[in-house]
Amino acid sequence: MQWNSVRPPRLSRKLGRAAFAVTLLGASLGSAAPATFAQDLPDLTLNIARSKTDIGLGETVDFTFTMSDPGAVGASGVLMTGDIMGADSLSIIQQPTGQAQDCTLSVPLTLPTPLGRGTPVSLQANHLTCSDILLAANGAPAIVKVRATASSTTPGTISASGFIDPAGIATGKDHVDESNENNNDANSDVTVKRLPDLDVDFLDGPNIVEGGAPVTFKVRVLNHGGKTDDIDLDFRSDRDDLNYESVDFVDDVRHGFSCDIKEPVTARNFVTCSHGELGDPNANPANDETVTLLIGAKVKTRLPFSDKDRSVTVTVDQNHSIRESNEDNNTAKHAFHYD
Ligand SMILES: [Ca+2]
Ligand SMILES: [Ca+2]
Ligand SMILES: [Ca+2]
Ligand SMILES: [Ca+2]
Repeated sequence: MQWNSVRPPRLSRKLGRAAFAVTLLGASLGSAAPATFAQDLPDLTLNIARSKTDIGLGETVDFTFTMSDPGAVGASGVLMTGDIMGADSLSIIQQPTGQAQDCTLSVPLTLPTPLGRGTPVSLQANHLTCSDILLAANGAPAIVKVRATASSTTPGTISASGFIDPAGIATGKDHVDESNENNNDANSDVTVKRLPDLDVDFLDGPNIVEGGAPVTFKVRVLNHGGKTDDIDLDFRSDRDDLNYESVDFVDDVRHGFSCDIKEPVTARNFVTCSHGELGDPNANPANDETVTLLIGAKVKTRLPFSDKDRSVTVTVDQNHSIRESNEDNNTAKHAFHYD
């Protein structure tokens, strides 16, 4: 705790705005020592940090309200008020330590004006109040954390705002005179979006194969969630039984996918696709949320005594570069059997 060195340690509240401490560093009148002027006021500040910049429907984000005093002296009896709008539910997950009172969430007292017929009135406890906060000059901040849960159905924005030592409703004036009255408010927004959910399945493929025969696998990629791009796809044999030769798209509708047949020197070949784009079936009536690939291959001759039961696996977003509401439906397997 660092107090102003020219005055005895004390807390400042309702100090006169022109309160300056003047100290002569010399020992006696008439000495040539220079005078030091110290502005003997606190400086309350508020910062709001968010744990994420955007979240999916139904997910949570934490807002950290940090109250500090980087001023010359400490302050007591400080009020901080905040509002968190647009969340489905809120809870305080961390209270400031060493304070006389906990912060609270309450239903705001002010109602929308004019309050006419059909005016929606939220009774959600989205108003944050921290009363009687004690802050030492350049000391530990007072920190309160609020967890907000997004709507599970509606994309939008969750907005947090706050004011430390706000202007009083009755007086129209703040309570603590500060060296800087212009750094007392803060706000932070988080976007709530519908996350994509890529899914993949086999629409068709051979059940029985024989060496030398051509085969085609029909694979559909779907998006159940929000629009997304840069979709990757990987298609490969689980054993050494197919030589991939072609990749086509049903109705030549590619949705940005571009595919390659990779021919590694030391491993069997496989198909890889990238740059796919799929829309949101909930939002876009253009039905751009699916793409169907036709993957052609030639069956290799089965080695004597090797297993007759084989399979191929397709995986979408195999590099996990797209955050989805469901990451467990991105792979499908198709089994086939040598005659
Ligand atoms: Ca301030
Ligand atoms: Ca003030
Ligand atoms: Ca998925
Ligand atoms: Ca993913």
